[in-house]
Amino acid sequence: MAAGEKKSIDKATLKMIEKAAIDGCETVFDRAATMKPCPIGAEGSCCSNCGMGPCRIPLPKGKEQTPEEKRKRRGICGATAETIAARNFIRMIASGTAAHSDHGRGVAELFLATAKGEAPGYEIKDEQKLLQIALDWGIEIGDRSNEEIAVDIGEKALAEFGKQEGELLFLRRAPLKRQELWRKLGVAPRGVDREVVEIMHRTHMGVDQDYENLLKQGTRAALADGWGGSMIATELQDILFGTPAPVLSRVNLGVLSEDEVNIVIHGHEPLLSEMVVIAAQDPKMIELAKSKGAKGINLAGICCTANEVLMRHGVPLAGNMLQQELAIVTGAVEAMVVDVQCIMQSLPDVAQCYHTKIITTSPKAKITGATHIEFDEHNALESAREVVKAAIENFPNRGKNVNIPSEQSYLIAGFSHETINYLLGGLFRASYRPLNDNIINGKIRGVAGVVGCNNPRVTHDEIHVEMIKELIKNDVLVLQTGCSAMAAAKAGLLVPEAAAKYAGKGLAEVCETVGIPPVLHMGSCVDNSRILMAATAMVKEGGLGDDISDLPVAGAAPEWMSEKAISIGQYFVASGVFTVFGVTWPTLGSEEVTKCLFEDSEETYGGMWAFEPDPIKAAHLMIAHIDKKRKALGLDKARERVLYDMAMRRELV
Ligand code: XCC
Ligand code: SF4
Repeated sequence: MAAGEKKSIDKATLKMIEKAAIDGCETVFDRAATMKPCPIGAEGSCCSNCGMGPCRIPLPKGKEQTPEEKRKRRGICGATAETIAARNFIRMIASGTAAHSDHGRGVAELFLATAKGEAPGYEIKDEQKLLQIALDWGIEIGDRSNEEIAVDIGEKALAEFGKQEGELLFLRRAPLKRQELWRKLGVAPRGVDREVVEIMHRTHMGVDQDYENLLKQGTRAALADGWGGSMIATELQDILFGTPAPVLSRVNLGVLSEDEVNIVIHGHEPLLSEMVVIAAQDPKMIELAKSKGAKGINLAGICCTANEVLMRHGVPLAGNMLQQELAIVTGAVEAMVVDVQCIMQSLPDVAQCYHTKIITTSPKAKITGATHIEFDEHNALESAREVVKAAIENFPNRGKNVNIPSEQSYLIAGFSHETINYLLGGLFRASYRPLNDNIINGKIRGVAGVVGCNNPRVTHDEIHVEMIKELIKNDVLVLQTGCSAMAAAKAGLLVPEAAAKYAGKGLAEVCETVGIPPVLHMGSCVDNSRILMAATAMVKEGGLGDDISDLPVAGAAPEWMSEKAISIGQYFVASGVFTVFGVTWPTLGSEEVTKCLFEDSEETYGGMWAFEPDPIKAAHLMIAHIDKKRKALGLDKARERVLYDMAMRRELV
């Protein structure tokens, strides 16, 4: 973003950026203005994989490379621009897969401990899902207790990470044609950890130096994320904490309270925060808060931990990734409790300007200057109480410079794949039939997943919101996760009323009939696995082809920044989905690698990447892809009929 350009479209964010400046407190927005991205690193042309380098081989700008120049674009070890770009790209996938999957592993460990009765406070909440997974994984049900079944599931789930041979169990959930394709191409993942390790091995100096072969391993690891680590995280969390159902809540910094103890939970893993929700409702804790002069305890979330507790408990969202420091800048946060991922190291510095306590809880994620209260899953409620108590005791230290912006919006969240099923088909004949029918009759043109992060290189939230408005205006139903969902929620797109206001006629009609918003919040980033399941359900329902790549669907992460987003994008592409990213694209330093991802992928997987920073243009790339798929399915005629039905014709004259 050039200097002087708008930092955010969100008023609360702008107000707090201003307050931070007055309070003499530096934020990510200041740092982004002074730190220019390295142009060579940005295009994937810098390698630091060994001590002979780092080697920087920028793509000559504004002219064709001569064959001689091309030959000379090599690292000291001889690695070509293609090898370097592909290695960098799949190392991003390795990191993203590792992050989602280590989260999944943590859930599996807690799940097993719960099943064995070693994690007091946790229980099996969704029996139906427990039994479903037992069926999926060939685990005996008979007259065994839920706990006995859960021990088997927990052990099988944990074994998925270290499995050396065979295939990940959840791959069998994919459409048959897709599974066969993965097998044929040799990208069906074995154990999650194995695929990540193999990327690290193959990208070491002097190993795999064929960019196509490197990208193939990237795909295998990404699939191990989406259909492995992430899906395990989502499914086992649902069993432990409940499968989300529609819930009304609020979003933005205005959810912080003037006269209560504000505790902000931030990160990704809901294991501890589930208990914080319980501890914060404990009458003893509320009493303690009152004794310190507060009216009560107010819980709010940032990033995907927020999405998790929003989906299951309706805990309000304080904001998305770029608002984490700004929540502290309000001066009203007693404690920010963090677990893992997307947590800025600057938080303790920002907190120094105020009274906020930054509490780290994971042995995997400590921050210098923060207080560490380690989460003990065998004594989780005690850990949670300790955290809540630390916040309460900090309330009297609240300073004078408190200013909570008034902005907050309502939203409805909790659209798990199962909920969509129920809402559309009814409890007794839950199905995706009505969705498929409305796609076939053209009222709904297609479905788009709009997900991912914030990135201060672009105007905060703007790219998400503009893209989503354009999509729903064109009758594309939008599914969301992550920080993107919060951007749309702040803009008022996650309420049923948004259908009449922003959606095209066909989509609005369907939304009004079913009573859903035109933009559905499906959860955190590991919950992108819910979108995979929804897409698979659409295929299995029939009438829209026999693979995900036949569906009129598309995906986007218009403000991405995380390596996790690259992994997510790659598993969507390899599952057959056209996926467009904004902001920047990390392989532009190699035309061959970029072409392989943007064009050849379509041939191989039926899905491909695109890069388009302009949200309206990107939305139209998605719509064009959706229309292409409609045409291939023979549905283009149906849509024309709907566009000019009698009622509309009358309106036209
Ligand atoms: Fe992080 Fe999940 Fe990205 Fe938001 S969307 S910035 S990854 S919190 Ni996942
Ligand atoms: Fe340079 Fe090769 Fe070492 Fe990378 S691996 S830093 S390209 S010498």
